Amino acid sequence: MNVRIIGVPMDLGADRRGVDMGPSAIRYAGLSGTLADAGHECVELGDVSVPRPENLDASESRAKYLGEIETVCRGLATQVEATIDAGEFPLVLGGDHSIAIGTAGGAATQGDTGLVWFDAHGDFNTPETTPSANVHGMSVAALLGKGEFADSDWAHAPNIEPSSVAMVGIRSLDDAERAALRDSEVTVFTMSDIDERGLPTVTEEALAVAGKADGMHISLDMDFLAPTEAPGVGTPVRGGVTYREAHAAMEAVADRLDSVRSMEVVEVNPILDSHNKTAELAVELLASALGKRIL
Ligand code: 5AB
Ligand code: MN
Ligand code: MN
Ligand code: MN
Repeated sequence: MNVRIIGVPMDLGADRRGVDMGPSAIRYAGLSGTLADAGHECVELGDVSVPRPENLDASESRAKYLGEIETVCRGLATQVEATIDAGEFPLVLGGDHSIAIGTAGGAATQGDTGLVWFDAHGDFNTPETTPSANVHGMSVAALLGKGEFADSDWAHAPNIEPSSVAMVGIRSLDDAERAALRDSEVTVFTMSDIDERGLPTVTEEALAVAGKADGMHISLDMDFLAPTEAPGVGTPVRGGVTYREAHAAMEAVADRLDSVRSMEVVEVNPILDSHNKTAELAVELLASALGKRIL
């Protein structure tokens, strides 16, 4: 496969500064070499430009830096679209999870699109329900045009139907977010589902949900994993998936790679990490998702 690597050093969607260094940390962890070993041609497109929060004012907002995030996501969506149009595979490195609005939006320019969201969180808040005003907790709601995003011409992706969205690994929801998810057609596989039915079954079902669409986008928030495995994330939640379960989930993605249009890994925060462990794990998981096998 021809893979184009796109970095998005975004931290405007999250409170914990440092996630803007994620793309560098993932590259230093050996991403392009690892993907080359797995048989892929990699082209490094460098980083999308992101404004510095020092120069901005987010006070009083219910969706902090939304205007700046829009600009970045529009640019990112254009690059993702151009990459797919060229017959290549966009691999996007975050940055906080607000960038998914751009990545998935770009993938959805190609038509009916499913979404698999590996995350501890539902990212289903809106400016009306958010407890933090951080846009990284709103990405799925934005893509589905919930609340204030209904009329948005950049965030709402009409080609993504809620019935083609599946979340895996969920264990932290805000009250209004939980109610909105229950009311929606989004399929949510919580950690309890994984405990009861096992990660392979749950991941297969999630991929089947998203696979009903013509193509899918895979979004991997590193807080999907237990913080013991991935300490370098801004909003860790105990009780996530293990190292082996995460690999198994990505290997299941690889089995469906023909229908995967794009992928991203987000929320790696080198300041909170321990010796780049989380970035190295991100590289391993991306390699598994793109088909690397032990034997
Ligand atoms: B992440 C929280 N629900 O909205 C909020 O890491 C956390 O992209 C959001 O999944 C976590 O602020 C966003 C409390
Ligand atoms: Mn997330
Ligand atoms: Mn998360
Ligand atoms: Mn919609």
